[in-house]
Amino acid sequence: MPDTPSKPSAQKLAEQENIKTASNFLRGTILQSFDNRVTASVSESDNYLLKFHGTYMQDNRDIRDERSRQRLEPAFDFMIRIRAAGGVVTTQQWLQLDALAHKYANGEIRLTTRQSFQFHGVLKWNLRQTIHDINLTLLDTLAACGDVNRNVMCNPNPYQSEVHGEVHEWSKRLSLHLAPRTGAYREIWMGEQAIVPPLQDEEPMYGPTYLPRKFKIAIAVPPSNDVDVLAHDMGLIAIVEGGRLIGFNVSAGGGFGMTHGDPATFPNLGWILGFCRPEQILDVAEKILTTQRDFGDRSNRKHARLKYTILDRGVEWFKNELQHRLGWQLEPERAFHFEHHGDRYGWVEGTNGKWHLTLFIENGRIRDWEDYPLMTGLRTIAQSHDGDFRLTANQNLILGNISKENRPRIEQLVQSYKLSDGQRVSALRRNAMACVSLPTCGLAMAESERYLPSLITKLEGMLAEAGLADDEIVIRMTGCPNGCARPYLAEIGFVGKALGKYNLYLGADFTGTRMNRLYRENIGEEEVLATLKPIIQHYTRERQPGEHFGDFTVRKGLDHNLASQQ
Ligand code: SRM
Ligand code: SF4
Repeated sequence: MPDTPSKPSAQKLAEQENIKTASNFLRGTILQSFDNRVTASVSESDNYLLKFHGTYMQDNRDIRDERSRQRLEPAFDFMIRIRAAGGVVTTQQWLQLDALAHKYANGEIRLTTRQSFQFHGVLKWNLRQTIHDINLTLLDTLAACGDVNRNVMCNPNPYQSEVHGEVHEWSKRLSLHLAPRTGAYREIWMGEQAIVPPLQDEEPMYGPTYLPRKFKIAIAVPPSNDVDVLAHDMGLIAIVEGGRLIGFNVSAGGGFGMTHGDPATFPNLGWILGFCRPEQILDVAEKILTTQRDFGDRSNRKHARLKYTILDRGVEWFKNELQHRLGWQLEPERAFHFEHHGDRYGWVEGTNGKWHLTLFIENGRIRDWEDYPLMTGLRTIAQSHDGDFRLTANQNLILGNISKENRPRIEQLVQSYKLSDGQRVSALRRNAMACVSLPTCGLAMAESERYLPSLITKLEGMLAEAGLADDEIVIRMTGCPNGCARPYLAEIGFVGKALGKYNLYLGADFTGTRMNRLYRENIGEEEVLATLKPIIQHYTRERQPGEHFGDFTVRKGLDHNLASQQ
């Protein structure tokens, strides 16, 4: 974080603001764009509006040059993101999503770092039908992207205790409370026309121009910080006393997007503002969101997240503004303690006597691999599973609420499809995350999801040689600095700079409460391995009992290394 906060830029509104204003509550000319059969694309402004409806236009970057050589337009298609607060779906919904992925998308499902599902490769001609059918499953895509509150994340193991169940209910209520109200969504995707033509809609919380930028909320239940709660615009940390949820510490101003070479942009962890009772959180969330609506920078999208709004004016200003809007004051923050931020794998019995199994899904990609029919395995499980499916915030999957009677059957299916409960893979791999990146992400500068597994294989060898094969080290990679796999909270973080080149970050802690720092810039695989090898060996020799890798690199001053070389 820079010492002096960056100043808002010129006051001319960003183009996106004009698009929102003219859109008639997110309608724009989306329907006309769909009717245009000459191109598989939509106009730029409609593409921007479509984000609020949970879909983005992309093109397959692997074949972009070839298409251009052939003088063809890029291979346009759409990514669809499905919103499910806290990431919980029924077995029926799982089966329906699986069927839709095969019918309209590329036959794969991608679990995201925010407990959502993504489809890739949906053609414009099929987009309406796909989102329509998603709605028929009683899930939706509204506000999965766009300048609104996104999917509300929540510790995904609600039945581990009564508290988790309660917290999950709050995530659903928050999600509903902060959802956009526009009728455009049902008109476009469900073909529903209002009785009177909708010249104006009610958008009581957002107003016609919504927020200056995306807004994200996550709820953590200590000792697990699996949602990386401080990385979000608003974070809620459950405070439990005597087994009862008594309230939440509230944080604000987390966010990770930055641009290489632009020091006015940076990742930031939220500030803890105080404590509130459970029944107060809808009010608190609404007032934080509307403060950002009114004060966020609408002229510069690189400076528009809540973190900059707060930094420009100060945390005290923000607290006062919030208090003024609430008409009451948050109580002082309560003590809490996080122990880890990755997922805990394997079987766990819930307080309701049901069983939960957390499975390792490498980078959240669900498909049938040549020697690993993961998607078929999960489909078969869904057909005989009497519980639910829950997505974790680390791209993994929980088979939740399995009855005692059904557990042997599920266990047998897990075995026969060789699904991993995290034990078949190294400790490094089960603590890894990579963002989607190439070939679908239009912002990618380097490979991520397709590359990290092979880099991990090389690092596994190195760790085994050093006697660290079972050490839990959090490693994350993104294909650009936007931070979609939250790399700034990894003990070893890679951020793409160019094809084959990464910035290497070291020094985050194991609980997701301290960010790492830049250690080496713009290095390729050879240099990555050559850089990490001596550090890993050093760690084996000089670590203190129980000391995590990230803490070790900080104790040895390695997180300052790049700065001291310059
Ligand atoms: Fe992200 C944009 C994928 C979580 C920060 N993110 C994108 C887009 C939509 C690219 C685009 O704008 O054209 C990516 C689509 C890739 C594709 O082909 O599917 C994309 N983001 C993802 C997912 C799928 C990564 C994953 O591997 O799972 C995650 C979907 C989450 C969800 O279900 O809602 C995802 N993105 C995140 C996170 C992590 C989080 O929220 O916990 C972050 C960092 C936290 C934050 O928001 O600050 C994140 N994504 C961004 C940003 C930077 C925002 C900023 O403030 O600068 C962008 C770019 C933008 O918004 O302009 C972005
Ligand atoms: Fe794309 Fe960058 Fe996000 Fe990766 S971090 S999915 S490359 S925007």
